Amino acid sequence: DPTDPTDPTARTARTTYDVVVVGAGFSGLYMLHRLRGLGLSAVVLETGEDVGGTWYWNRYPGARCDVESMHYSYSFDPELEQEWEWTEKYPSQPEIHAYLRHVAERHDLRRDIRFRTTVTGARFDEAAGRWRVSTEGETGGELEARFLVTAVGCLSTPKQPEVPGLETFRGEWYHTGAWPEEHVDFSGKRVGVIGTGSSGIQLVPEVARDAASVTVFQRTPNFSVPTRNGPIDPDLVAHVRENYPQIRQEARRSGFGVPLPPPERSALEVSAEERERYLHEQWSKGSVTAVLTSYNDLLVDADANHVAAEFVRDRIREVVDDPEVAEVLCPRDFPFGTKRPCMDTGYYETFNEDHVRLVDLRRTPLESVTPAGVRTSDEEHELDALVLATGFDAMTGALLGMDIRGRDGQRLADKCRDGPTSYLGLAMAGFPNLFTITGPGSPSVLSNMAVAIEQHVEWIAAALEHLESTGTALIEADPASEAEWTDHVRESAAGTLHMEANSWYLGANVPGKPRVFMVYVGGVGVYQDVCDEVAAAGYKGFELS
Ligand code: FAD
Ligand code: N01
Repeated sequence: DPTDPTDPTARTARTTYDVVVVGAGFSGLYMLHRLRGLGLSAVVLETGEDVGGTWYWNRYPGARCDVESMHYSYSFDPELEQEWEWTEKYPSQPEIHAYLRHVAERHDLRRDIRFRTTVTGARFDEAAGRWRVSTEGETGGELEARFLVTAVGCLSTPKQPEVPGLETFRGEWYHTGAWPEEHVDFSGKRVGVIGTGSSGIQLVPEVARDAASVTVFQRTPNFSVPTRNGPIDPDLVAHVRENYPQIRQEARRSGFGVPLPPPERSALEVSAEERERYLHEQWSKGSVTAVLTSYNDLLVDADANHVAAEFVRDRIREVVDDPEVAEVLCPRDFPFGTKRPCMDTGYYETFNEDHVRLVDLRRTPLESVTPAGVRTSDEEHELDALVLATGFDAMTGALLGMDIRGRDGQRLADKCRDGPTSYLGLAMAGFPNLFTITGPGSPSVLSNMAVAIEQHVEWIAAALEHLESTGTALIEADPASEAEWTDHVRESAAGTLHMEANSWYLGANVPGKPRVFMVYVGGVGVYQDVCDEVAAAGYKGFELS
């Protein structure tokens, strides 16, 4: 019986649901839980073999969150908040993965998740008012649902470097975003690492521990703040647990989704000595958000930004022994904070070790991967293993990786040809009953994503509840509201220094991708108010029928 949850074959035999959710990471797990609470039938489809999303795929050595564990967690389960024991200030990938697995067990989520199942496309059947979802994998075939919710992640489609010859390499190669489950042993090996974003910067010191040599191929140096990570402070745990509701509320009202007071002063209104003193104080907290929120104009005023950028460069120069290497590691071609700043444990220190070498690809460009290693314009670097820390087709990679078709067979990929358009980052005109968790046009990656995700899931759940209670079959963003929001998202970014960096926020890391700022910079608190007002006004800007 396909509707009997106790029947073991039912899970895979059933094809009709109220809601199909794509993705079993932080977003998909909570969405499923809320849908059950509404009494809706739901299934989650997931390519991977386990829950966790980001924290399932990114198992590279050193993978870690840069939001403190007590804040990078669900708030919907107050008992879990009290019970779960985080061991470190910043949690490692295995710990977050264990946490998400625990949530799945605790709320009995697995029985409605189909793993090893990839959604290849979805078509809105206008006559039936239903989504027809095509899948590949273990439980392949077509499913149908009234609603489709994408929980596919902003950083879930790994990007390969645009370098020929990878297939000829005789050694082993790995992408940080699709790291093998089994332990990768680098001991005694000559390892190359391409990419110096957050992933590369976390991985390099770990690999350098075991490898015979590490060659870091750097195209663009990045700003990185030391985490000062360590065992979690028991007093902090006690304090946060006692005050969780209030602390969560502060995070939700904030700009970046962490409970830090908003900065009130400009970097330019204080003396140079005072600035230096205060930046040191913020730096010593081991938090990139603390540094970014030292002053209120770091992301909008080039002079203010320059002060902070120079401060970070001085820290790099302080750590790295060889002044030439230090200068190559100093970022100069984009303002501080306009590419996501990194957080590291011993990254710059690693370059003081004899077996670690920095190759400046700006001076000697990467030409190809060869059977023996990596060829740059002046040398062939012989390697036994190669790590690609080359990032992701962010924000739209996974969404447009599915062939989604709305009214009149319109392809989502065509609609987004000049950059994604969306109403609130939640819905798209012409695509009824489709919701996108942390979709383009929402604050998502510019915040603690645990906060961004919970807010989206709760908003979607409330919308579905409204539709159910009013007997409404369809909800669809109207084109004018979508256009207005999309303009607002782009105009908000245009007033910031973000436009000056070739960042993945702008799609600049993927050749041919339209250069459009895809994230809402207004902050999670402001954004939540907008979403709440829309709902309170009877889903203003949506057509309900
Ligand atoms: P994901 O965790 O990306 O999960 C999406 C899931 O959807 C994946 O499992 C994927 O397999 C599945 N999927 C995608 N397409 C399909 C399809 N077509 N069919 C079936 N399944 C599909 N955020 C922070 O706030 N702080 C941090 O410190 C932080 N660190 C990060 C570190 C790394 C290495 C990375 C990559 C991201 C980090 N992020 C961080 C962002 C992180 O992605 C989010 O915090 C969060 O985990 C996203 O959860 P999600 O469920 O929305 O998406
Ligand atoms: O990816 P990235 P990432 N030749 O895109 C280089 C989150 N995250 O996986 O800048 C040579 O930042 C590329 O060079 P350039 C976080 O949101 C968080 O590191 O294009 N180099 C760059 O150096 C983060 O921002 C955490 O010139 C090539 C690197 O590869 C996001 O995920 C940890 C190249 C890619 O950097 C993505 O981070 C990890 C080529 N052809 C990830 N192609 C934490 O919170 C690319 N590069 C701690």
